[in-house]
Amino acid sequence: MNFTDTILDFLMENNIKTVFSYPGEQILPLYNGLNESPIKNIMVRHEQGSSHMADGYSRITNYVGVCLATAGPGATNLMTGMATAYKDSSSVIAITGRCARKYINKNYFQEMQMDFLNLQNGYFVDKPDISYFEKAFNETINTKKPIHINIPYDILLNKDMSTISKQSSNKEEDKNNKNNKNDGIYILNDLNYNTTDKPLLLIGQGIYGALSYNDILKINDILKNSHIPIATTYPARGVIDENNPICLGLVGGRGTKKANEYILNCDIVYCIGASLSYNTLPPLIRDKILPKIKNEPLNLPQSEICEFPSVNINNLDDIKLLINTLNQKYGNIDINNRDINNNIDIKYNNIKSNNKLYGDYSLKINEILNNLPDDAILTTDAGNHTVFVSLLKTCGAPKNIISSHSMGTMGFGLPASIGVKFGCIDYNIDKEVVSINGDGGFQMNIQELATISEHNLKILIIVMKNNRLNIFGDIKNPDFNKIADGYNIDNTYISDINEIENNIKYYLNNDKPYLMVVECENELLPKKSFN
Ligand SMILES: Cc1ncc(C[n+]2csc(CCOP(=O)(O)OP(=O)(O)O)c2C)c(N)n1
Ligand SMILES: [Mg+2]
Repeated sequence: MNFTDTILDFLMENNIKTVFSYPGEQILPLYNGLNESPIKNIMVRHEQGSSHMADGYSRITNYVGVCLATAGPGATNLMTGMATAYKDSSSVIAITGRCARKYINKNYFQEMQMDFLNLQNGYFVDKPDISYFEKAFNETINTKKPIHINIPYDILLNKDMSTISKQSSNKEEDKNNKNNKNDGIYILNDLNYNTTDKPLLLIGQGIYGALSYNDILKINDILKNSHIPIATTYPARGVIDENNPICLGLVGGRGTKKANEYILNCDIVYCIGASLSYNTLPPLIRDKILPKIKNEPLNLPQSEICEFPSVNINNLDDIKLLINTLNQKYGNIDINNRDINNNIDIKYNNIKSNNKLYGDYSLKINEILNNLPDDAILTTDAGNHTVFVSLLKTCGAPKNIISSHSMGTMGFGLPASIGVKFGCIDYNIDKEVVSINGDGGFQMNIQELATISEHNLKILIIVMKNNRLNIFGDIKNPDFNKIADGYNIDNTYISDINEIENNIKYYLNNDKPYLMVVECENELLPKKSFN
């Protein structure tokens, strides 16, 4: 038994079923140990892929995603994924190796400082003490931010476990468990409200709190009884079915007309678990909205920069209590008198309100969405397709769209879909996983097609081929179909919109990955709200 075994035991005790990793000298004992353990050790083809996979895994399961890499170049390759997880508040643990302690700061092979991965926090494991892992796990769960753990080679192999005091680590656990299970939500009875007020409930992904995916699906049943109209941030889309008239849809620059009009005209905004980023409150309306925001129901800090979405929700009863209390305060007012303009179609609003016909690109995206199951989990990358998917999709379920919202990372979508797929497998989430990409971003982590192929992951991989990096210029593309052939992934090339339906049916009826290259014309995006 050495420290590597202790780490493996810890991961298993903490229900880690899958790790996304790439080997190297300084992390090899742990990497090899993983391969011999019951944990699935998924070898990626580039460490960036592993960090996006861990992120995708965390987003769908609402639990911790773990990635692992060696020192130096392995660690630097994790950086974009860690930053993406940080910006979107995703629970990721990155474990990296390091040379033996006696070589640190001695210009040893691959040796360099590794603090750059400590975006939220990081631990340098200077003794074989598992409490570093306990702290890191509690922190990533409580803050929903990625945490880095850096372990020197000699510590991994350390057989002297005398420094680990089980008693002290138990105490730590108790303490952290208490922190985890906080008091839940509470409502201030002296809320300064007026029954003539026009309230809005603005919901962000913090509402997912510590809930399992299955419980997250049930939030809709509670929210649909709300007497107060609901708008959401992008990561919370689908937490209430967007087909429900009480849901005004997404707020912000790419938000719906309905939600944006309402947030401007309402008197008070009850904010649940939204970080109030500039995506949600763009500069032009920010100062008009901020004074209306009330965080009291969840006792959130009210500040200009609210970095941490609330994770105060421990179970569905917490959300029920919140809705019931707000309903009691506002319940006797007919929601229809609250000026919700039901004639505004929340779908397509930007495009339609411009009276603009769809172009080839968005028509094809629309056709794809219309042929997929409504509850499919879509991952998108960064580019025009991201916006078209967002504008054209009506989210009926939470996590319908998983995207790099705050970082806008090209190269996120394909590996994220792999993490999502493994999350679905591990947690019995029976949903189709679809990765929609631009032809630029797709190439940034194209090597992960090998990971998909190796594990025969049923993912529909779509590449929107417009030979264009949106406003930034043209791109010459390789033959994506030949590349898919090389990875032994079944594939097709689609130029006619009418071929989309049958190809999606073919994918749905099979049990293997399928790559569709969809030729499309470049199309300018509709104007943003509040430009
Ligand atoms: C890693 C990274 N590099 C650069 C950018 C800037 N950028 C944003 S979108 C985009 C073009 C995306 O083109 P493509 O992937 O083909 O998608 P499309 O717009 O055609 O849908 C670029 C270069 C970025 N967001 N991320
Ligand atoms: Mg493109």
